[in-house]
Amino acid sequence: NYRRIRACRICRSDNLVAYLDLGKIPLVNSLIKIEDSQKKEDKFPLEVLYCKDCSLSQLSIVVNPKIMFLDYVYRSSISKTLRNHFSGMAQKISDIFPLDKERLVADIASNDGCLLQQFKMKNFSNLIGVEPAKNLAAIANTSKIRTINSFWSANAAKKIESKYGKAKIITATNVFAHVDDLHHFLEGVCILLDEDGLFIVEVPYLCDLIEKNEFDTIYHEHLSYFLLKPIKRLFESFNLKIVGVDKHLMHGGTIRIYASKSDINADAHKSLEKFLALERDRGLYNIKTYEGLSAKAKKVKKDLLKILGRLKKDNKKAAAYGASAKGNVLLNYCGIGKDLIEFIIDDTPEKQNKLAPGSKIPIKDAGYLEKEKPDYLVLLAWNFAEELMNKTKSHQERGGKYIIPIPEVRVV
Ligand code: JHZ
Repeated sequence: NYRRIRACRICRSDNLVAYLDLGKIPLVNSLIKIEDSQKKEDKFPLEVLYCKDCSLSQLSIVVNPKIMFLDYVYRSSISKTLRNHFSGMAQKISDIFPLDKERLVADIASNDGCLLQQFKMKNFSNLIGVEPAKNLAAIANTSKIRTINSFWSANAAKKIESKYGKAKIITATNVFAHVDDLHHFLEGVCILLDEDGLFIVEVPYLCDLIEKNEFDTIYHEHLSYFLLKPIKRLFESFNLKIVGVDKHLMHGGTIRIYASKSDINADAHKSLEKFLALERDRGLYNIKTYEGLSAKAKKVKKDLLKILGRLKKDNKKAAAYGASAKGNVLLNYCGIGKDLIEFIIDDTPEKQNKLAPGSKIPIKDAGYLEKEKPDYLVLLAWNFAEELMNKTKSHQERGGKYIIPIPEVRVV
């Protein structure tokens, strides 16, 4: 079900060195049905390599994507913060292209149609999503967001082009890191993208991962951890010009890259140069910079186990909010089970009444929180700490506290 990589997926170099080993863990979105709780789970090595030639960080293995993405429990629409972020993105594109609202907008890995809904609300009328998960494509189609159920590929791009014509806008948010063959992915983008079109990619930024100790965002779905330097190199090999880059707080730090077949904005080089200079200054083109991550991860593990152990001794009840992918990395890496965290609340219907992979902690809806009234809530989706705290006011009113595990364990 998986293969080891032999060469960098961007520059093809074999000059790869390992800098982090998080052990063997199960697939973080493979939630367990209650009736399968005794079944043995597959676990896969989780190790990160650094390419000494182009600076791309990448996992040492690639798990078969069909196992991970044909049926998917993550729903983009669940978080208000993410919906607002996508609304801002659609607004920005609307400001750039106010007169092109009838031209095709294609969203790659469109999930439940969350981003395209925002384009629709800004009066873009010609939308198409491409989504490999059958369950999510069905949800999007039901809510009238036209969605093809397929992985993105050159073939998918050709089919869309022949039926609907070239795209003015192609978006790919939180999917680029999930793709093994990025060259093939971009081949498809170049087939569908019009000469005056814009290709917009959002990826979690490795600079933030390193600086804010976001090691729990490393898991088998995320094959690559991006800096702009390797992305620039990749895009250039397809004659895609980076015409803008901006930074967002989403998912612990995200960069949005705007690329085009034509050089439409001379000023844009400034934003690219600024990011490249920052990467250089922070030492991100040097393997030494990455070597401290392992010790920081171990410290989180030690501190979290200490706090949870103490709470248990004191007969305090600890639960968690957000059965996120990253939360499941953290629980598995720390070896936390339901003896330390009794349950996890998540608002995603697809996740509720299942068990978290590895830890086998039960996942419940928000009503359960009111019933069980835990003393502490570990925010496993720390990236949405504010939103989660806002919706758990009754927990605060009861004197309940929060544990935020990243970048370092804090009780608030
Ligand atoms: P969240 C996902 O990772 C998956 P995850 C994916 N692989 C990816 O690339 C990254 O995002 C970037 C729940 N929640 O978004 C929903 C509530 O229940 O941090 C989610 O299960 N109520 C595509 O899974 C989880 O928390 C709420 O009000 O680590 C958040 O997961 C909110 C705000 C969240 O990403």
